[in-house]
Amino acid sequence: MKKTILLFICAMMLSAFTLTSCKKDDNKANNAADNNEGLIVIGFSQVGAESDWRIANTKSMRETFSEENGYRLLLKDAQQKQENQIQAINDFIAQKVDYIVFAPVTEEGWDDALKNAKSAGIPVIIVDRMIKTTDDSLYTCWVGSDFRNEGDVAVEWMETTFKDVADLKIVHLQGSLGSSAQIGRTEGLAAGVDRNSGWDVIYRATGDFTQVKGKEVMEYVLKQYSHIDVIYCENDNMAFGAIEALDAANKTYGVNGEVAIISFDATNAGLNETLSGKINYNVECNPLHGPRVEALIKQLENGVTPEKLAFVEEVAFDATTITKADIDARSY
Ligand code: GYE
Repeated sequence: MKKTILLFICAMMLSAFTLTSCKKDDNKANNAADNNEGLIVIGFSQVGAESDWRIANTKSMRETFSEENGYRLLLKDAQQKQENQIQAINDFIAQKVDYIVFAPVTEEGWDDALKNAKSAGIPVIIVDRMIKTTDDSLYTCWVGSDFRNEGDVAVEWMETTFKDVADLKIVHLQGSLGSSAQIGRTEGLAAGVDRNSGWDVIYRATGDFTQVKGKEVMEYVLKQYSHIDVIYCENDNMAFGAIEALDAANKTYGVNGEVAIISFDATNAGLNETLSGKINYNVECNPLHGPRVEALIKQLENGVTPEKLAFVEEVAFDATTITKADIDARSY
């Protein structure tokens, strides 16, 4: 008899515990949906804060998806780690956000997380870099840059500028390996090397799109090689790091120097270095994706199917022709 009562009490306690814990989970899951006060809830998984470009991009997203504009933005910084992004996507699904927006750190490995979003019926908008998948139905649409074209534009400048140089020694500072920005810009250079028999990539390494690593790689390179014609830096921050290393080694660079510097992004700081002649050529990569993503969301809200892929128009800046007005006309 005593045993039965004890068992009964245990069963009651267990069910009470299960009920409260379920309730908690439900509350958590419904959080984003419940407290939105009519706002559209966006879960945005950002790559990190590795560069000036990224910071301008985050600012654009925050400014666009503000409460005044009718949104609640849940922003998660993945610190350049894919596992953090996968976790963020799954968390957004559990929170029942209205849209998932994400800037993929690498191209491969997203299918499982995106399948979860698809089963939950949450549209996924990819921004900036792209993914590789065999199932295009796993995302609604993408907006970003044509990174291969950016590489081609830089290479065309090299072909014109160095047409009389028989043996061109190139140092190649790559972005985060496996990211679309790295892949496209690297492919552009690789095609240039194939076309120009005198071009020689004497050293190639990743600087992970950061100033610190760009500097580290360049310090090493300058100890190993005395003759360098061009440094092909896949973003501005790595170029800033390379410049620090060149300064420390008393090596001249830029328009009037021994080593030419090519960079990508054309951020405010990058263009100032271009105007001052330190960076010879800077290919734009536009980070102002907030309004572009919002336009896609507005289409979806109105039942319109957006274009699957949207490429941003971009230009490039030559140190010999850029003006202060070019820089002032831009907000990043
Ligand atoms: O060029 C770099 C950033 O994906 C376009 O990522 C982006 C790149 C950008 O860290 O600075």
